[in-house]
Amino acid sequence: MKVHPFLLFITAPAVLLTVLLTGGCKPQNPTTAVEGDAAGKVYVPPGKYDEFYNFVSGGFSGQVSVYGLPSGRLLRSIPVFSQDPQTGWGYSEETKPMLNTSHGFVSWDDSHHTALSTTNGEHDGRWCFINGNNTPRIARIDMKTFRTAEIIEIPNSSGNHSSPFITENTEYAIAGTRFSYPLDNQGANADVPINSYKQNFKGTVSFIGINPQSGNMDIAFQVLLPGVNFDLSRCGRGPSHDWFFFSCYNTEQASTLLEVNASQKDKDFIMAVNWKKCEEYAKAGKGRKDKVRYAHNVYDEKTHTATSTIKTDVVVLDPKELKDIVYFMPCPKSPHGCDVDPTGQFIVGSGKLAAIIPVFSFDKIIKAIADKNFEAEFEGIPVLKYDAVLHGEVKKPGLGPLHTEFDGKGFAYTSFFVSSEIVKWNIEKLEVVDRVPTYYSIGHLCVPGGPTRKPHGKYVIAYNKITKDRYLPTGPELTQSAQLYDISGDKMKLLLDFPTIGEPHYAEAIPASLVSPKSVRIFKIEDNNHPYVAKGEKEAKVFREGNKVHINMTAIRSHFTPDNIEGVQLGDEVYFHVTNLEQDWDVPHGFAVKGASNAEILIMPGETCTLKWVPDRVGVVPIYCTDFCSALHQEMQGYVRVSPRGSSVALTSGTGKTN
Ligand code: K7E
Ligand code: CUA
Repeated sequence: MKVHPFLLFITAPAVLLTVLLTGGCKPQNPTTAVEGDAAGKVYVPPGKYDEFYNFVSGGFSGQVSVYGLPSGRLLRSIPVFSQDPQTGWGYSEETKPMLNTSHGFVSWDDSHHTALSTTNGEHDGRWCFINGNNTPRIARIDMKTFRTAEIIEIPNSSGNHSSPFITENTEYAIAGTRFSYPLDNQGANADVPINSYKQNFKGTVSFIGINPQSGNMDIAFQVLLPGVNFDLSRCGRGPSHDWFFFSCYNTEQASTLLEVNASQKDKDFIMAVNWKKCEEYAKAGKGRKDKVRYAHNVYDEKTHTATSTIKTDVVVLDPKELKDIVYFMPCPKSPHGCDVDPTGQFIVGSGKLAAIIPVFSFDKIIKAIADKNFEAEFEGIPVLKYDAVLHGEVKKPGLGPLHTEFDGKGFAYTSFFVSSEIVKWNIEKLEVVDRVPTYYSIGHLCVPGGPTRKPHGKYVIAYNKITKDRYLPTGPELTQSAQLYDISGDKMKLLLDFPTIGEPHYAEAIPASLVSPKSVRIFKIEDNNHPYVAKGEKEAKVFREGNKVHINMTAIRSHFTPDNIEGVQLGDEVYFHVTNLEQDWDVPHGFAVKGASNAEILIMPGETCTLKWVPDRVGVVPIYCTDFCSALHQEMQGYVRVSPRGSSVALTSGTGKTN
């Protein structure tokens, strides 16, 4: 008998384990799970395009990868929080500031959730937001360039997990702290015993305002909350537009052995926050200003250069004083996903240790608030009565529910980690109508447009935690994996497995037609305002400022100008500012220097990028283009002469000159 993979990975409380060991939740034989016409449904012939882009979070890889659907072909990996030597992201002088934080340069993060911008609750194809979990940050990717355009750090936060979900018109992206802790404004008073969690640890959720034209982010306000763990969130839709919903666990307020100590209570909470009211209070000056430090990093397309600004205050709203902004609803048990259906009427809480899925009714929530139908207060915040806000429970859905997506036809699709399956159920009737195994142990899932008012439907994609026996072995780590299912009929049908980069958590899929027509093809050289641009070979030059040597250089098929540089001395810092003069689409040039300790740079048409190089020895050092750009690409090279400090060799440069 095969051991089910979850047994190797989960250490659940004993009660649950007993259920698991006796319950029969074995996936069917994988080889029988695919039907004969599956290949045709995912086959995208050579030269044809996929119907959807799938923006998949990279987990511990800190990037976002983009796949075509239904083919599962990898189209692009976008560096966000992680340095990328292939493109120079985080290594070039222009992009280093993007990874600045209040802790200094942080070149990695753990990214779990993508959020695509919406207008009126529908995809608009403008931006993709992604959270950094570890050093709390939110990044915005510009879908015109598939590049990270902005990163903002979140103060008063530790573990930015319930993030960066957005409101219907992309008014706000959300950032809820996973770990409560003594907040930043505590300063030296934060030196407290860990077991004083209940007294000293607090949480916050932050609302990051988004400029409707530029997309630029700014922290509008934070809501101060009791010390618990905030896990996931979703904005309301339609009737619930003004609200945001969050799952909370560890309402036991444990600081050690959470697998046991945070699994004590039968119910934790879903938290409802009225962000419209918060916005009013913030505007009316009802918040306090906290002294904090956080970095705000913006990449400017005109100069192809990022700047990092450290900001020092944030507005904090206290729901103990502002009584009508936050409510708790009891939710069984240690909820993870907290998902809102396309009508905005139903809120699904996925209790990891619960035997049912509770579905809350927005109308009932509003009524219970109006009637003050509270069962208690939790640290000054009203707790609504469970029965008063419940639409109903899905009975015996599966084991270990995590996340739910929607098809817009009245059905929900919930992922079950422990029983390793996707379960389709009817939202109104709360009846399970179909289930399919996943291989194995699904985390998030995605229906294209699933978190919008108008899901695009067609597929559900499973992002699995364990692949076990699905792929050729590649050493001790097997590839992470996604699976594509057809949901166009009554029954879900497995079509395809495809490997992913990093560990996929949440992902969104969007019709290519909303994105590809806007894709930037070149950067116009006239519009290039980089301070060291050379807009033609005549503008190329080399000059010295103290021990800094600047080389304003051009690249065009198939030479650099200048390509012979003399007069660099040991102890100099050399800045190669390379402008790619090409104005054809998809003709990048690369640039690399022997012995450079950072990376190469890859310069897009019309763009300027800077590689800093500190020579470590005297000699003549080759430079070359790394991107096979023409038949004479191998000729695209040059030399830099490095002389001893104090040498009399003059600073000169040229291309095609024989000395
Ligand atoms: Cu369920 Cu970090 Cu959204 Cu992963 S989280 S699975
Ligand atoms: Cu330019 Cu190869």
